[in-house]
Amino acid sequence: MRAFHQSMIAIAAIAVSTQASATVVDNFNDGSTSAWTAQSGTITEVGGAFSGSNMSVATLNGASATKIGVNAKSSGDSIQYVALVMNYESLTNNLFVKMQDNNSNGKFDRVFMYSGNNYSYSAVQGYNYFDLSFEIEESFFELTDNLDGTISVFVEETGQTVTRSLVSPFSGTGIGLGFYGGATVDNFYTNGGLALEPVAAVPAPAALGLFGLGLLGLGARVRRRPA
Ligand SMILES: [Ca+2]
Ligand SMILES: [Ca+2]
Repeated sequence: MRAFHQSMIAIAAIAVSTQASATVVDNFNDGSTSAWTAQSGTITEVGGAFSGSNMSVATLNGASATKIGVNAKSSGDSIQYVALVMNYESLTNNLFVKMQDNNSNGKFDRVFMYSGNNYSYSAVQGYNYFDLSFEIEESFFELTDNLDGTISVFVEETGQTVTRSLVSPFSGTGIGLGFYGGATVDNFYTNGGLALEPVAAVPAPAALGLFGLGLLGLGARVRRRPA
């Protein structure tokens, strides 16, 4: 019985460490952009969402992470994108992955993997873009640095996960967002655990709390759960 208990604890610990990999750190609901720094262009927080002027880039003050994501939404039918910015050192030195409405019909259709501020095409080996399997007006959009020389992009609405190798590693650690056109984002997620404007009910922090309080309690909790 003791051995069984110990094995359940180990399984529970693994499950928590993967499930709690991303939490909302900014829901853009307080009308202020003070947690962010506009590195290029201007940024706005309106109606509970975040956006910026064309070619704008904003970084989250004092934050770093190896996984970031947002709920990205298109608006209007001119060319537009939302970019996830990671390993930010400067406007010319960062990983810049954008989901774009490339044919100006009001729906995202392609993801590009660049560096800089929508600048260099040579951040990843081989193709620097992939087409979405179908066009979408909005989706959770996520970028992960796998810390092995590869990055992964996840688009929830189309169910696509694409992994590519970086040409060279980036030196910076900053994280941020980029904008063009009318696209907006909401609920910025990271695995960095820095909560600025947390939403009321997010399951991941509770799981993290249990993890921190002790694995014995967690193991017991898992075992009592009905099948
Ligand atoms: Ca919001
Ligand atoms: Ca489109």
